[in-house]
Amino acid sequence: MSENTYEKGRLNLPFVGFCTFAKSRTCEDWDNIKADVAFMGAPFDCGTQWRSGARMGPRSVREASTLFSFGHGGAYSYEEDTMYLEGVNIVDIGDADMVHTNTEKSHANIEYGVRKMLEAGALPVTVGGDHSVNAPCIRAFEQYANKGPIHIIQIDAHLDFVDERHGVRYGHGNPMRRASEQSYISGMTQLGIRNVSSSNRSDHKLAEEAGSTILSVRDVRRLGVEGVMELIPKDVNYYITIDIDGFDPSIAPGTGTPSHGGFQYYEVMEVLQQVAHQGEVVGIDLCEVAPDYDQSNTTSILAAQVLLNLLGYVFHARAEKARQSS
Ligand SMILES: [Mn+2]
Repeated sequence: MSENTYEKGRLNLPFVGFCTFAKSRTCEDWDNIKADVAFMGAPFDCGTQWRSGARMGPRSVREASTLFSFGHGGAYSYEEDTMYLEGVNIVDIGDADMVHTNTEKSHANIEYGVRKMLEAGALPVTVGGDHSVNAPCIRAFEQYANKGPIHIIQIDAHLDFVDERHGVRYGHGNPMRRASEQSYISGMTQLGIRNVSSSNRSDHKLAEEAGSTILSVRDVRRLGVEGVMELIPKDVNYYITIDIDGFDPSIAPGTGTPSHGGFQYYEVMEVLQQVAHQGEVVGIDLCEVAPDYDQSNTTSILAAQVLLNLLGYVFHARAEKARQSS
């Protein structure tokens, strides 16, 4: 008889069963979220200025994430001889309710969901949707402004720092500008910014004046991980916002506004791993996965892989810090 306890019960392969984020349990009662990590979809894409379709992102990322659910109580990295996500309790709370044609209401519903995740003490992970959903995510942190300022780490091809055009203040080109207006946002590191973009010269200047460090993909390559980390403030709270178009279209074609010359996988992950260790990650969003343009699902798989590895880094770093301080 096998001694492997994992061979008892169901095999439960990734394509079997309920399709939640990483096949985690669901929680429909948002007043009773008991978890280390809460995952919420924000399927809003009315903020796009070109191709829509990111409203289907949360479903697609959930499905892709099942591929990484076939673990053995965690994820072992041979390269680092580290067991990630062991004992980390993840819950999928479903999606914020969307009201078609109504940005204000849809965003308010996203903000409500993030507030509920924060009230429960869970790390909120919100998957868009277009990048406009970052604005209500950041607003939800207002209640925690007394816990110290938050530094935003943005992975994106675009600066997203437009103030207002034709009265639009909450499209997917505005979120970093809106974040910069919050008193509890102390600054940003904006990584991957390149090419013909949504923001003009004056937006870049205003971002720098608001405390941003803006680095292109080639800047990041020139500096290397250590050089980039020297430009990011230490021992602060971080909110990580990932626009999937920060990655190169060759590995992330499934997005509304792909931009060539983007990041490869480890260029981003090595920075995020260091970020997790040099401060406290208090929230995450990942946006702009549009599965209709994603013929092999590789973009959704990338998104799921980025999120699960990032969560592994965050909770491993928290455990290390707890061990060192005890
Ligand atoms: Mn963006």
